[in-house]
Amino acid sequence: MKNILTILIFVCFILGSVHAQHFADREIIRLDNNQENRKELLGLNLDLLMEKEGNIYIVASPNDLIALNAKNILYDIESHKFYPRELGVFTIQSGVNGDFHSYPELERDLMALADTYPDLAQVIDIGDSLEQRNIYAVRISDNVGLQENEASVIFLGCHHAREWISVEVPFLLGKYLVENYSTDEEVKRLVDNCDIWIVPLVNPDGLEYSIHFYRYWRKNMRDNGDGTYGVDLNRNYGYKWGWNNLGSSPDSASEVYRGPGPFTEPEIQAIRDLFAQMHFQALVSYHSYSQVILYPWGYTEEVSDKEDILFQIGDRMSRLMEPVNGRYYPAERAGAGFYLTNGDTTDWSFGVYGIPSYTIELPPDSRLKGEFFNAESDIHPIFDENLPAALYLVDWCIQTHASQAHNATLRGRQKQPRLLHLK
Ligand code: 0X9
Ligand code: ZN
Repeated sequence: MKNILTILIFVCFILGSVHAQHFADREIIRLDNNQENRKELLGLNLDLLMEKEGNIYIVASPNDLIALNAKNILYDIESHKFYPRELGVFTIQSGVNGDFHSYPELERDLMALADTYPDLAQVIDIGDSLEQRNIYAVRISDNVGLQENEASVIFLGCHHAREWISVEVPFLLGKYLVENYSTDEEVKRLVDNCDIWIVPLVNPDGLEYSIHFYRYWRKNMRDNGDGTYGVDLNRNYGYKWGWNNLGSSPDSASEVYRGPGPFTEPEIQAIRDLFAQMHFQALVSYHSYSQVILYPWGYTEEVSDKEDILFQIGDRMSRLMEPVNGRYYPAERAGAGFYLTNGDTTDWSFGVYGIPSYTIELPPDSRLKGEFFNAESDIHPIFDENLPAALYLVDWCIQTHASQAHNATLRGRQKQPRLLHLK
């Protein structure tokens, strides 16, 4: 028995170090934030960390470094400055990743929520990840087991493994709604009139890898078959996938690898298939970091034909958030910023379903230290400031649904309720 245990430990150790060798080869590099560098970087599809004080920081793979060297772009390797403990903002008190959720901890807490509030919350397994973890949605509504003709909205978290705070905000939103339903009339009104879907962890395999092996892991855990791992789940959606090769990479080693085709990843298929069964009216996908509210398009610098309403809703959310803790999240068109992205969630939900869709990049902003490492003590303040924006969006869906239902009645053709056949 003891021998078997020793062998098992040895095998785990070997597997662990092989994995670590694959992924711990990334370096954080610093470049001057000048016109020339920005132009050169555009075509390279790199994993940009932040712009700060005249510098650009990038998580670079060995291939990225080769590409930079080939272009004679000068950079400094500064990985040593970035490890969390040196930043002084990151403390882990308990559990494998402290107050942040691991996959099993989230599973436990979601089940507990549904057990405690069976009339309001249902946990639904909407698909499996590559490593066979469940992708959970928690559905919150009055008569939650019934499919009613009511408004509907979706909140997503953690497409990117290292963005731990992006699990917490949607999870706490679900918790807040059910816990305050019976005492807060406004919460009751929202929950009574809207079918609220929350998928706090789109990338469970990546999150576990980030917790146990390599904190900076971003992608899912796809074995690309060529010695590289991972597809960037926020480049794998099917709208303008790979567009112009600007904003995602065909290189499997890249941090923004878009996969071999659109919707190749089971995690993203689960979201696509859920959308096919529901009529969501708005979407928020939480990410981190940089403290900004982004809306489509991301694949192009062009303005969409719904720019006004997208900005209005985004700006309203921003104004509701700022007074809570004084943190300002500007509402911006994604493609107008520093870099383009294609195959992301919000371009797809907006491009295919025409619904207001937002990437909320949670704090810190790029002026503060900390990047993906939010202090545990900041989880609740970050949730608190995001709450009024989320509630506003739920209300927007309710108002929009009511006016659409009213118009449909006027036209004399009301929609039949649909049946759900989820896994
Ligand atoms: O690059 C992404 O997928 C998102 N940023 S993150 O740092 N969380 O990885 C941003 C997606 C939004 N689109 C654009 N900025 N164009
Ligand atoms: Zn992200």
